[in-house]
Amino acid sequence: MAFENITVETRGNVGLITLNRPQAMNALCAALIKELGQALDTFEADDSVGAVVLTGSEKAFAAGADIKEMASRGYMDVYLSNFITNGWEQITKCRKPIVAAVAGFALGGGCEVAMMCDFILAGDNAKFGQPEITIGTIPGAGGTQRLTRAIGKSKAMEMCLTGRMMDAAEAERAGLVSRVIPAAELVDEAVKVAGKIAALSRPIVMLCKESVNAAFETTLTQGITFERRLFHSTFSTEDQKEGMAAFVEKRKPAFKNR
Ligand code: CO8
Repeated sequence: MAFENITVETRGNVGLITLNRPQAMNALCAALIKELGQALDTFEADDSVGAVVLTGSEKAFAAGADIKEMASRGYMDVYLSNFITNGWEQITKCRKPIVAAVAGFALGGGCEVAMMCDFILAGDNAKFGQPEITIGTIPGAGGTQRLTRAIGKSKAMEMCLTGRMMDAAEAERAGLVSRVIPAAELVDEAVKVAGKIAALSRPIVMLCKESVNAAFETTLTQGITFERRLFHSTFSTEDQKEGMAAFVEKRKPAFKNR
C-alpha cells in the first residue's frame, strides 16, 4: 500500500509505522490519521505480525493536530464531521500491542497519540506537552484524561493550563514513559521490545493487554474479578500448557497461538 504521510515496513514479526511529514513536524493532518488507521488495520489482520511500533522522526514524533488545516473550521463543521473521533479509533481498538517510540516533540495530538499506544519508550530528547491552551483551545483526543491518569492531577493540570513541556527525564519520573533511551537507538530498541512481545503467545498477550486496560475502566474489585476470569481462561489454551511444560523441562516454549 502506498502512503504519502507515513512509511510502513515489517521487521521480522514487528510492524513498524513511521510518521513522515517532515515539512510540518509530523503534524497530524486528516490524511495522515487516515493512513495510520489503514496501516494499523493491515497489521492487525496480518498473522505474521505480533506487535507494532509507532514512531516519528528524531526531531518530532508529532507536533500535534495540523493547526493550518483546522484553524478556520467552525463548530457545526467539527461537530457534524465528528472531528477527532474519525480515524483515531484504530489505535485504541487494535488488539495487538502498540509501542510508541517517541523522540523529539510529542505535542497536543502527538502526545495524545503516544498515550493511546500501550506504552511509551522515550528518546532522551523527547518533549511531551499539551500546548492547545496557548492557541485558544483544549486537548481534544484524550489529553486531559489520559495525561491525568498517567501522571496525576497536579502535573497534568499544570501542563494543560500552561502548555509547559515535560522532558524525557521528567516524563520517566512521572510515569508517562516506561524508559528513556538514547534517541539514536530508540527505534531499534523499540523494535527489539516489540519483537519480544510478538514472540510470545498471541492470545495470551491480547488477554494481558485487555486486563491491564480494564484497570482504567473499572473499580479495583471489578478489575481483579475480570483479571481472575481471564487468568482462569488461559488454562484452556495450548500455549499455557506449552509454556509451563517448557519451564519444567528447562527448554524454550514453542507457542502455537492456540
Ligand atoms: N500544525 C501544522 N504545522 C505545524 C505544526 C502543527 N501542529 N507544528 C509545526 N508545524 C510546521 C510549522 O508551521 C513550520 O512550517 P513552515 O516551515 O511552513 O512555517 C514547520 O512545521 C516547522 O515548525 P517550526 O518552524 O515552528 O519549528 P520550531 O523548531 O521552531 O518549533 C515546535 C517546533 C515547538 C514543535 C512548534 O512548531 C510548535 O509549537 N508547533 C505547534 C505545537 C502545538 O501547538 N500543537 C498542538 C496543536 S492542537 C492539537 O494537537 C489538538 C489535538 C486535538 C485532537 C487532534 C485532532 C486531529
